[in-house]
Formats: sequence, structure tokens, C-alpha cells
Amino acid sequence: MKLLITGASGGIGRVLREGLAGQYDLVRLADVVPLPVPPAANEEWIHFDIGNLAAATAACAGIDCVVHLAGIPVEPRENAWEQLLHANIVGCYNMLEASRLAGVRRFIFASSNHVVGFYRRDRIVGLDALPRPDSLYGASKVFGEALGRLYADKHEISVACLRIGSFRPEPEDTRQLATWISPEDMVQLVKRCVDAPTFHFVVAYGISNNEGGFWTNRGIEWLEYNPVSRGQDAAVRLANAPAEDAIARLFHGGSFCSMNFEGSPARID
Ligand code: 15L
Repeated sequence: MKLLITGASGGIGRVLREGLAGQYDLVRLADVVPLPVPPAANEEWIHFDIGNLAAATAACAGIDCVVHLAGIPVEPRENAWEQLLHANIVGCYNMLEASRLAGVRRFIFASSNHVVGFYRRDRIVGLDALPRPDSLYGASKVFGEALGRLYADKHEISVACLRIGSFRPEPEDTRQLATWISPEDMVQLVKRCVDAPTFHFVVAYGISNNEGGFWTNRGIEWLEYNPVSRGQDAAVRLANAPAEDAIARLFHGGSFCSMNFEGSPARID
């Protein structure tokens, strides 16, 4: 099994690299910035911009599974559309199309919980919920998931879309008690998707074993993702954390929902 990890120098990339070390024949690590630690014996470093299809295709040569983490991981405050268009829309298309051209058979996409950010917190959402993005960032991830579905159905690439919650060493605020995914669980989830017997298309919520979570992975027990960390263990430490604003606390996406909000909460069921 030969992996390509895009965004390998980022927060999730670094943790995956460490957590998957020595387990695959090759891990090709791609980023536009250098790796914090030089490549080990079964690793390669490759520098390319995901905006460049030819470079992306070359990066996919000989690869069995792409783990696509690269992209803008937040709602940018400035030039949001231009930044997201390049990194999350064009970049995601290029990586899927490069995978097709290079004969990659499996693609794991770092999607986000912000594809369902405008669901109300009293509603637990499963894997078949319609998208309700809370930001341009969330909408860019909806696009990535849709494109993934297309490449699974039309080009027979196995695609996994991981709706990652709050990836942090520890929960940092009260919302993250529900949305947290620990580094350990993140590694487990990606590894399950890499190692699973052939599948067609799957969506999974990237969350730890949190009490009071907003999302359920019911229906994909076959993936055998069994998170071990528990957000609630940080509840006492966060008892006096600042309260969320009036819009953020209504919806799954928290502060992504209140950013630039001009709507009427009563109309959002
Ligand atoms: C995300 O998708 C972001 O990448 C991350 O930085 C967090 O903000 C996270 O969602 C979250 O919802 O907490």
C-alpha cells in the first residue's frame, strides 16, 4: 500500500505521519511548505501546489490511496471566496482528477462538520442528512463531497469523506466537548479508511467518543471506527470557559454560523 498525503505539514498531516509511521510501503508527503521533520526510509517529500493538475498527477504516480488534507481549514476573513476557490474547489478537483488519471483506487477526503453546520443543536444528525453549510468554507467541503461521490460512481474510485469535528490535542471550549476528535482517534479513523476492504463511497463523522455529540456514525459499523477519547473528560476544566454568542450556541457549526450572519434564526429549523 502506497499513500500520498497532501497537506502533510499541517496539523492533521503531522499527526497522521507519526501515527502511520512504518505501516505502509511508502508514504509520500506533499505540501507547499517543507516538512517539520525530514523524510524517513519509507517516506518521500514532494513539493507541489494542488492548483496545478499536471503536478498533482505526477505526485499521484504509483500511489494506491490519496489522503487529501490540503486546503484552507477555516473560513478566511479576507478574500474568502478567492482563497477557497483555489485551495478547496480547484485543489480538490485537481486531486480527484489526478487520482483518476494516475489510476489511484482510493481517496480519503478531509471534509468538515461545517457541511452540516446550520442544523440546530437539539437535532442529532446522521450520515444521510442534507447539507446545511454554515460558511463558504462549509460549502467548499460540500462541493468536495459531491465531487467525491461523482468520482466513486463514475470512475470507481473508493471515496471516503471524513466530516472532521474539532481536531485538537484537547477540547478548548464547551462546544468542543461535543465536536472534539483527538489525535489518536483521527489516526484510527484514517487508518480504518486506508485498510478497509473495498468500499464504494462512505461519509463518516470525525469525532471522538463524546457525550452529547451532534452527529452519529450509525450505519457504518463495518468501518470499525471505535473512538477511544472522550470530550466530556475536559468538562470540569472548561466549566468557566467563555459562553458562545447567541447565534453560535443555537447551531452545530458554532462561530462559523455567526460569522457575517444576517439571517433570522427563527426561520432556520
Ligand atoms: C473545521 O472544519 C476547522 O478546520 C477547524 O479549525 C475547527 O474550527 C473545526 O472545524 C470546528 O468545527 O471546531
